[in-house]
Amino acid sequence: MPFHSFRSFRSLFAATVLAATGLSAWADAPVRIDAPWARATVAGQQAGGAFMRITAQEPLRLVGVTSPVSAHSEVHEMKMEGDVMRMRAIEGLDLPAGQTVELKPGGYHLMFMQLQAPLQAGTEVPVTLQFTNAQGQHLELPVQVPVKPLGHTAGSGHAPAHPAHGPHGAQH
Ligand SMILES: [Cu+2]
Repeated sequence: MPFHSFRSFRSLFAATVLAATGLSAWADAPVRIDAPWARATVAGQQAGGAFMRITAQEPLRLVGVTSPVSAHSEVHEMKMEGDVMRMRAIEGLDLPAGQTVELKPGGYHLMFMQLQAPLQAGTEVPVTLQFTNAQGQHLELPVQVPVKPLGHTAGSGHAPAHPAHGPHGAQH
């Protein structure tokens, strides 16, 4: 194995270990997650949304999300197109250094597609966020996301009442 390959593997490993302690060691961690929450879903609902504030210490890009609660998860953007609120999957979300990016209802969010079971208030969803840094290295950060009741809006004061949804017709 060429030396540089070994080195980048070691970097990846170090970054992963660092990320795992992110919440308690902000001085050393490349990214901090605040106030994560997911919205409870009802039986038969195919998809669910999760929200949080992300503050990267160095320029990072959120490129993916995985969770055992769904077969497939995506990073979504929601915005007005004309007078209709729509959402779509995005390839990545840039996180400038030191700047808090908020994932919230009506904006960017994580989307669990094809839920295995309803998300129940009072439980937690294990989520792994996937980032890349400026050097193209991958970084994974596990986050426990508490599930809040349907009416919860994380103090944002509002949520779109009945936005038009994408093909999977989820309620955010
Ligand atoms: Cu969505």
